[in-house]
Amino acid sequence: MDKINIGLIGAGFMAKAHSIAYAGMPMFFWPAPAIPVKKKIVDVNEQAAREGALKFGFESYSTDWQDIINDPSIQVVDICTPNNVHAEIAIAAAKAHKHILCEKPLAMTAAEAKAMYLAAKENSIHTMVAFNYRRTPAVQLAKKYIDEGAIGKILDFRGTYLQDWSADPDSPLSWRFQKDICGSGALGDIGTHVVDMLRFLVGEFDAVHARTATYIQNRPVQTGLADSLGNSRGGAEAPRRAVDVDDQCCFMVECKNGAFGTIEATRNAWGRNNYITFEIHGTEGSLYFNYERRDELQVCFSGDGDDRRGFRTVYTGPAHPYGEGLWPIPALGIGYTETKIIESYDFFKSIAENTESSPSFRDGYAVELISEAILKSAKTRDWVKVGEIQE
Ligand code: SOE
Repeated sequence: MDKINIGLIGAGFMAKAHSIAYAGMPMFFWPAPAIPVKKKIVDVNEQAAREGALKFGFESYSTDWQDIINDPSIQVVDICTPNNVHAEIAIAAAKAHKHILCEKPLAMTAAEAKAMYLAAKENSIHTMVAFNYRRTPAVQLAKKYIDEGAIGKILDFRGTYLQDWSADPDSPLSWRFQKDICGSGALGDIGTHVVDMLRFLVGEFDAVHARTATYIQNRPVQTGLADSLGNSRGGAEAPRRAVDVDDQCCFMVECKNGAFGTIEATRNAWGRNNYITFEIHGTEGSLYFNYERRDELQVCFSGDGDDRRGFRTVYTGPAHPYGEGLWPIPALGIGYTETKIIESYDFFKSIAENTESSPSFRDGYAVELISEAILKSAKTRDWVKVGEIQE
């Protein structure tokens, strides 16, 4: 079993999730495809880098991401930075022939995503975009049922990603509200997760009709580097700056296979926390998922007797996708960490076995083309066709 050395860039919330995943992956999935070794962590803030090495268990740290690119012992680059530096780091890593795991959204624009995809392709590396929610066992079970034809031909669907951490006008202006750092707001940050999930389950998006809005026009500037995700308040006296991205986006989707659906995303929906849901209706049944009850998949099949018709709950466990590695009894509890552990397992497996990773940079690029069409449609108030991947 090979050891694979990792260099991780960005020492915040995502670095924590990915580091736990590297440690936990062989504990769940044994024999592991490879043993991840936490070699070096980088953050522009020296204290964050130093403390990150200690608490996340990296052998060394640096404040310069080039130290990871230039280190020949590092085989995997893990990008957990704000979105504006994903492309520069990923293209340098690809040219250095390192495999890449990159946080979502892949890029600021479709053009950037295309450059990242092509750099990865030219250098024959494995890539993965961290759309971790599709790895929830209940979502994988939905995919299995769809592929088996259990709900027949998909007719329509609806998806949501609703949170409330930025609903308070005094929650701080972090990089997630500044276009030059994040590219887009709720759309890129959370909408792309549900786009990835529904593209995975239903099929390729063909055209979109969207509406976006920015309800809170300015926010108190965040103090300190770490993104507090609304957990601190700037206070009335803190200087305020304009928000130049969407707070909310809502769009209709036409898929290439004829399925039709709606998706909405906002971080301002009081009372909603990580409310990622989908409901999919087919000619032979329906599926419903809510991440806040992520052990469960609700199913209704047309073959159920008339006197039994209705949604029933399947609790995921050993009989379901990834069940052989996870917990031995259904409903012991799948968490955010487990989705990241499965992500790490699939990524290292694709490297070890030299197979296609998914979702790869190609998928991340496809999602950016969808985001581009959504933002265009929100301006023109018309249907916009999603651009084609350029190989
Ligand atoms: C903030 O909305 C956020 O941290 C997202 O950036 C993550 O992708 C999501 O999984 C949790 O919420």
